[in-house]
Amino acid sequence: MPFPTDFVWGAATSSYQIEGAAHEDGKGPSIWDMFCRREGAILEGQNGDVACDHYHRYAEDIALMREIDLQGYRFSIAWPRILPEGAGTVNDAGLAFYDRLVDALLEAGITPFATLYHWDLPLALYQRGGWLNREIADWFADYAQVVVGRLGDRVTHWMTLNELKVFVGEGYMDGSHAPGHKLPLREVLLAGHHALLAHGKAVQAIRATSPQPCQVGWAPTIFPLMPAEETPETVAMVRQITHAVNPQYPFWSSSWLFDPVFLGTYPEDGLALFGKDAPDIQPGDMETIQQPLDFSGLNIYQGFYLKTGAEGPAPVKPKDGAPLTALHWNVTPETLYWGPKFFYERYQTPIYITENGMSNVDWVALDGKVHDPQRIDFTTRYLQQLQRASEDGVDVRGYFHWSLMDNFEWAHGYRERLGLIYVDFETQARVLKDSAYWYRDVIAGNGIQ
Ligand code: IFM
Repeated sequence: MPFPTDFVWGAATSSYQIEGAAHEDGKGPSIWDMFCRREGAILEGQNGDVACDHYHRYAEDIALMREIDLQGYRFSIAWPRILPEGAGTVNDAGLAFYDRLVDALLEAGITPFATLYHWDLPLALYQRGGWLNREIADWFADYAQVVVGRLGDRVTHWMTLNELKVFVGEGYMDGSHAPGHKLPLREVLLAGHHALLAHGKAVQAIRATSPQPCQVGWAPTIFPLMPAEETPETVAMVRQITHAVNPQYPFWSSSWLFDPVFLGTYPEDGLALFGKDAPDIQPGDMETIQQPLDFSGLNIYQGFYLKTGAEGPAPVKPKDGAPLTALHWNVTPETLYWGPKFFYERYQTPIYITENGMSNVDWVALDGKVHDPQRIDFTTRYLQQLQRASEDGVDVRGYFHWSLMDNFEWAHGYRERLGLIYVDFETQARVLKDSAYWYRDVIAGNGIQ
């Protein structure tokens, strides 16, 4: 049996990327509402004002989920819909939307997996310093308490932050995501530390507020390194580099963020490397950050091979013409083997693959269907590797395809299609792609047969 019988087959989305209704029912503005107005920030000046209009069409979307027998649905909650100013006054209409969504999911027999933060920070909090202000840890915990207080009688699977590395790295270091800053390393690391504190305090708030036993995790992304040849020496070398802080890409090194969460310390090599740029750690910080988690999400799309060269480890350059997605990301199925495996070896925490998928050049064919054989082939290859990890003893509990539906792909706007469901952004018509029907068979067979 490649996967356990209670393995969860799902798909994922996020609030800003699909909901639309950006200024409705009392929702406050987020940093993405602001960033999308910045000239040149987003392809063709697009934005998420309407997106997939899921806020109004969630029932239709859940009917489509049901058609492909989805078992779990990972969505995020828009913080500024709940607290328009980020803190203080609660917007009941915002909570009521998620009430309706959760009720409809449960009615359809689909387990909700809720993420509290998928990048749409309330603008008002950004104006108070955002992730650079240490107070954000308390703002986030208070928000978590409000959400769990309302939905915790029905939602039992919670994630705090989606892809800390990306929203801090791209938002505060390279400026390609909201809020669009290019700050020195010291401030980037500080924002990261505050995000880790926010995660820890939110975990405490979720557990303290939930009226029933619940499962709590987070959803980081990793770019796994893989051995070009599976010799013990190369595997050991790749393992060692995977868990080291890389001086070339310091903030992107997983151990810098994972060690605090799972082991309660920043890694020594990172502290030595960063020196005076390392964040000020106040007494109790590391205990707050290291909250026991029931699972870790892992968002995995692509990775890189390393070989043992004459002068030490060497990256393997992909061959010209090697498979690429429409976003020109490498197709590297073995990331779903080595990523979970190396993670599990070090942190011994159950895993859900909370995102995996590809952008593809999809359109509605003359027969009215959307034929996306590349996505089927891509996902087959990746799932075969995840099965291998599971068979090797890695505790993998679920897989969420990114994405349920085509949506607003951040700075790339609507050009990149990553969904199982095709969305016509002019008419808002939806079409289940071939891959969606194929996924239904995968779900029925609990894996690739
Ligand atoms: O669309 C994003 C998602 O919001 C976060 N993870 C990667 C996806 C594809 O780029």
